[in-house]
Amino acid sequence: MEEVRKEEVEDNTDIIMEGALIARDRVGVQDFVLLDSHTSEAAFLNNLRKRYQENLIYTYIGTLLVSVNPYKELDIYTVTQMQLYRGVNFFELPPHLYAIADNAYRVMCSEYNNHFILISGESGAGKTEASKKILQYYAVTCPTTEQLQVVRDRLLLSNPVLEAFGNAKTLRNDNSSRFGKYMDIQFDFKGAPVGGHILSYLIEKSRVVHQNHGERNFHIFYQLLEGGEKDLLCWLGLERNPQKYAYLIQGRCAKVFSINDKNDWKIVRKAFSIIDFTEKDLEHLFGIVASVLHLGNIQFEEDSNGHAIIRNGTQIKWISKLLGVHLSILQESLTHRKIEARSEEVLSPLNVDLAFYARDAVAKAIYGRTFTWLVNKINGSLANKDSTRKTVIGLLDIYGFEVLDTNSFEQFCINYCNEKLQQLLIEMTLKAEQEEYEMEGIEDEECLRPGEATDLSFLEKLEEKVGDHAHFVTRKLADQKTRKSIDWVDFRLLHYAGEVTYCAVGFLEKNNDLLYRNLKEVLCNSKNGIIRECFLLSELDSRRRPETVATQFKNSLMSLIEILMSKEPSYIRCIKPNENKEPGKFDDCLIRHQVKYLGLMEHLRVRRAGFAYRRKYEHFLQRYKSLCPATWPHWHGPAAEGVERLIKHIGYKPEEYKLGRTKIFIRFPKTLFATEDAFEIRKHLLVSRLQAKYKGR
Ligand code: AD9
Ligand code: MG
Repeated sequence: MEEVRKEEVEDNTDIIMEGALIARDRVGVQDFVLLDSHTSEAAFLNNLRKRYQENLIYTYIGTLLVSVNPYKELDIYTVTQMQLYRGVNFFELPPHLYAIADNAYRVMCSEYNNHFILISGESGAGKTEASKKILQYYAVTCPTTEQLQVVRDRLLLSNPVLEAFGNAKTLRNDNSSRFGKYMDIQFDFKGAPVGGHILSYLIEKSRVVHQNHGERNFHIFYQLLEGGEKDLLCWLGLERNPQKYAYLIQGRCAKVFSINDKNDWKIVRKAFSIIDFTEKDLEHLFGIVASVLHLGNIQFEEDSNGHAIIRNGTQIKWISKLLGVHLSILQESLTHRKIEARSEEVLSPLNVDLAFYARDAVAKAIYGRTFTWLVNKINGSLANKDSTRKTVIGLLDIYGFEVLDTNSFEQFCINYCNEKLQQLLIEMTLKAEQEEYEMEGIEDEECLRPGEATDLSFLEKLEEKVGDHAHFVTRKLADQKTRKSIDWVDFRLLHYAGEVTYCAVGFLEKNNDLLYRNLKEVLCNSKNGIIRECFLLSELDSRRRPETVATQFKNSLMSLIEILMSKEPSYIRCIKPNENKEPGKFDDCLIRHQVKYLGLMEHLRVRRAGFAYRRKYEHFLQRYKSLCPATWPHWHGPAAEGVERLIKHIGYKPEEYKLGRTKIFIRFPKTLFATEDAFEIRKHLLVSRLQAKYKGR
C-alpha cells in the first residue's frame, strides 16, 4: 500500500513539473526579473504580449507594476479578489494593483510612515482606473467603523464629482482627465481611513470655450442637459439639446456611444448629497455651469463706430440672474475695457474680436475657479478634524503625456508635468536602490555601477533642456527662418516620451490668462456665493502682477515633488495597447515605444545590476522553510540563521546571494526561480500526500 502511494506521488511530481513549465511558456513570467539574465527588448515585449493575450494585464519588474490597459471588463476586481490580496506577501499571488496597494498599506501600518503610489503612462493608458481601483481596495479591505463609513463614501464619491467637472472625451480617451490629481488618504493608528485631502493641478480651462474635432467639453455640461430635472433646466434657462450650445458642439460629437450622460448625472447628484453639498451650493454651482453655456451663445455685432454690441439680450439676462450680477453692468463689462490712465479710470469700447475674447475669458475664469472651489469644498468634507497623528497614502493620477496634431500650451504643461514625474521616478528608484544597500550594509561595488546610470542620464539631460519654459517660448527652429509670418512660431522639444512640436500661437495669451479688470469687478460683486468666494475684492486691490500660469504650475509641481520625496514610493506604469481603444489588440510598435520611454528596460537592468530580489528573512523563511528539514515545520531561532541553514541545504552558491541586516539579497533571478519551483513541487507533494492519506482512510 505504502509503495503504491509513493509511486503515485512521484508520477504526480512529473506532471506538476511539466504543467508548470508549459504554463510558464504560455503565460510568460509574472516578473520580468525572472526572464533570462540578458533580456532583450524583444523578449520583454514577448512576455508582455503572452500575458496580455491571457488577460494577465499586470507584470512586475521587482516591486514596480506594469499594467497594460485591457479595454474590457475583467473579473479580477471583485471583493473576493480584494480579500485574497489582503495581508499576503507581494510575490505570492499573481501581480495586481491590489498587491501594490496592500504592500504600501502594510508597510505604512507596520513602520508608521507615509507612502505614495505614482501612477504614470500616456493618455488612455489606465491611470485613473487604476487609482480608483486602489481607492476601492482600501475602502473595502481597511478596518472601519460605522462612523467612518461616511468618510469612506465621501472618499469614493469625490471621484464622480471631480470627473464630471474635470474629465472630458478626447480623441485619446473617452474619459480623459483634464487636471492633475494628488489625493492623500489619511489613516489612523488602527489603519482605518479617517480622512483625505486632494490637490488639483491646472485644469484645462481652454476646453470650456474650444474643443478639437472629435472631442467634447467637460462631462458635466452634457450630464446636466441629458439628466437634469425639467424644473432645474427651466430654472437655469436651458434646453435639453446640447446642439443648441456653441460651447458644446465645436468637436461635433456631443453624443458619445461609450458615455451614458443621463446615468452619470444621477451618480453625480447622489455624490453631491453625500459629500455635504447644500441645495444652495448646488443652485449656485449649476447656475455657473448654465451661465457658461449662456455665455457661449452670446454674439456680438459691430455698431456704426466699429464697437461691439451684444446682438441678442436673452442670454445675458439669464447670466445676470444666475450669477446675481447687475444686467447693465455685465453688459457694459463685456463690451468695454476699463483702462487706468493716471489715477483716472476710462471705459474704452471693445471691438468685436476683443469682446469675444473677453466673453471667453469670463467663461474660462469662472469655470476654472469653480473647479478649484469644488476641490476645496470636497476637501472640507473629507477633512479629519481630530489632531491625532495620521499616516497617509497618496495617490497620484495626472493627465498623461499627449501628442496631438497641433500641440499648444495645454500639451506643453501636461507633458512638462509628465517629464518632471519621470525624472522624479528615476531619481527615486536609483536612490532607493543605493540607500537600501547602504542600510543593509551591502556596499558591494557591483550594486550600482556608474555605467548603469548612463542608460538613464539622457532623461536627466532632457529635463535640463526643458528647464524654464520661457526659454522655449522664444526659441525658434532653424527652419523657422524660411517661414514668412512671424505669428507662426513652432518649437520642438525632445521629451522623454518622444519629440513634440508645439505651436506657440496663443501661448503667451494662455500663459498670462488675462481677465479684464472690470469683468473681475462685476464678478467680485456677484450674489452667487461660489463666484463671490472665487473672486475676492482683495484681488482688485493688489498691485502685484499675478503670476503666469506656467510659473504657478511649475511652483505647484515643485511642491508636489517635495511632498512626494518625503514619502515611500510605489510605482505603477500604465501602457496603452493600441490607439483604437480596442480590447485584446497588442500593437507591438506602440507598446515598444512606451516600454522604451517609460524606461522599463533600464529599470529592469538596474534591478539586475544589483540584486534582483531582496526579501526580509522572516518572509523568506516563512515561504521556503518546507525545503529544509532543519527549518520545517518550525524554526525557533533567529530568522537570519534559519535562512542561512535553509539556503545551505538547498545549495545556494556564495556568489548567488548576500546576507544583509534584515534581508537576504539574491543576485540572479534564476536562483529564486529554482527555489520557487522547488517550493511549488514540494507544496504539491505535501498536498498529494495529504490527499492520499485521507483517501486511504
Ligand atoms: V488620461 O491621461 O486621464 O487621458 P488615463 O487616466 O491613463 O488617461 P483611464 O484610466 O481613463 O486612462 O483609462 C481609459 C479607459 O480605458 C477607461 O475609460 C476604460 O474604458 C479603459 N480601462 C483602463 N483601465 C482598465 C481596466 N483595468 N479594466 C478595464 C480599463 N478597462
Ligand atoms: Mg486619467
